[in-house]
Amino acid sequence: MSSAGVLEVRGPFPSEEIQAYSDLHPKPRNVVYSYGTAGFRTLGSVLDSVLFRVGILAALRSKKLDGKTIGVMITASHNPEEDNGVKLVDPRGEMLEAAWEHHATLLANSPNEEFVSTLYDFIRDTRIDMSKPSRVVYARDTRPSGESLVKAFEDGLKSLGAEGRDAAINTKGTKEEYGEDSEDGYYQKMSEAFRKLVSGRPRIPPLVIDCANGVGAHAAQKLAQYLGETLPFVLHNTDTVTPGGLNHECGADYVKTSQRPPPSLIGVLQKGQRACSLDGDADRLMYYFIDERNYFLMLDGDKIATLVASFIVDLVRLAGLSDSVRVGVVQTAYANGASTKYLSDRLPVKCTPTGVKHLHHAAEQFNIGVYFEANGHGTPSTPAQSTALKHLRNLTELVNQTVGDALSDMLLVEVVLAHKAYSAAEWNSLYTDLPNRLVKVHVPNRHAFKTEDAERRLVTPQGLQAKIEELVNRYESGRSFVRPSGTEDVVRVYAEAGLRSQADELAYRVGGLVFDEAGGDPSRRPKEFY
Ligand code: 16G
Ligand code: MG
Repeated sequence: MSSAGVLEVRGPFPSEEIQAYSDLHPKPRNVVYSYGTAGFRTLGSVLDSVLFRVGILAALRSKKLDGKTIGVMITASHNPEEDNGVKLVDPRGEMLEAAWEHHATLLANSPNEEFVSTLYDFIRDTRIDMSKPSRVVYARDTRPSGESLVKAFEDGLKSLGAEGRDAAINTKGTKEEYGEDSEDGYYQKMSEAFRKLVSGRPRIPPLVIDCANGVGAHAAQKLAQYLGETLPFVLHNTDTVTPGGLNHECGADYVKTSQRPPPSLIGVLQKGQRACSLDGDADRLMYYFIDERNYFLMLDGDKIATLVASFIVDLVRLAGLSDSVRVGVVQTAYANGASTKYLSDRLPVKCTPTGVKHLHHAAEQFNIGVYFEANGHGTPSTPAQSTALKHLRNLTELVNQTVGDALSDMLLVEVVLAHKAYSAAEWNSLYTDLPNRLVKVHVPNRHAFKTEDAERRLVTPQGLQAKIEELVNRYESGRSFVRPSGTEDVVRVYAEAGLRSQADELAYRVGGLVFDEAGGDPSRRPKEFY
């Protein structure tokens, strides 16, 4: 009990309603949930109780913040279609406050018979005033499990009598269609800013967009109507109804991890033509093109950060603001070493642990902070004081400064390319990526892996870091690090080196070390791939 001695929940606690609804959404006994890097994420078929409880939690978070609107997104991003997930978004569009991640995990795991009393204690101890209003806006991606999970979530809201607003695609075109006007307003605002930013520039050739058969397809189709000929789109992988299509052999994660274009675009892409891939919930962006020699070249989050940061630096300099406006870049350990070198020679660069929330926070330490993960998550954050400058003002209209929106990032890239009159090949030549490889290692307990120095070094298992370093030192321009995933039950190994074969070999060897150290199942030992 807290020292202030609050013994009871303030305001009404509808325990019977909560119990009745909770009985409709029992927690499976053998599943343990955890609120990870991007919320709860696992098989869609075991998430019903979690969604119900997240409905309650979102309503409570809103009450705690005096009725400010909380966002909830039901998605598993780039994961396969059978997965699903849910994450909460705080009122300014930032990730849920870390302390509440812990509350979310606690509530999700409370056994059915204890749920109502656990909830009561939580509300009392967190001093939530139940008489406060609560507002929650929610949406989902196109996964088949989404529809029933939304119902479970809505039951959570109803059990507290909270107000929810469905901004999801499942109301589109129906009588309950809601929030259309504000969504249109968003496209309007972005496309107007885009038009102003590229006015007077040469006509922009068509851009191929791989929509990952996900929700980005709907958004891109709408945005195309607003942009018209200013930026013509050629949309691919827009099928959101055929089962199994989502993120399957397409999308930003496929491209980044397999380092090749979606098979559906082979034969479509012309030499030099700009193409990009979104992921299932359209917050990642990966650009690429086929060069004159028919090689596939990727313009990943690091290349995007470089392009955008150099543009912003130019604008700030032209406006005579270099002395007062500090521009910086934030990356993670996954950033290609060549990008870090290129950027560090020109700007302050900071490295944070993986996950948008860490990067976003670090970016706010600069006046203008550009952050992109290599995997394509990111955005620039531009401050109010830079509105003195017309372009910077239009930029703030264009970019989404809170949570990732791959389409606004894409428009930003197109603006910079138009201003610099860069082709994809010229953009690519800013620096040459070091060959790199990412390997997943299946281990019995990934939580045994703890890191420090923005995930660049392992603290435990003891002694492993020294062995990794010993290996890395044998490779020219070698670099490798190991971290537990926050979204999958695996440990990830990243390696880069001066030559493709060396990067592959180093990744395989470090993967083997990790595997042997962790005592994994021999049938799942990483296979040689070089
Ligand atoms: C999530 C994160 C992303 C991060 C990725 C790492 C958000 C919105 N997304 O997708 O930033 O790069 O997880 O996944 O926070 P991992 O921990 O499995 O490597
Ligand atoms: Mg995503």
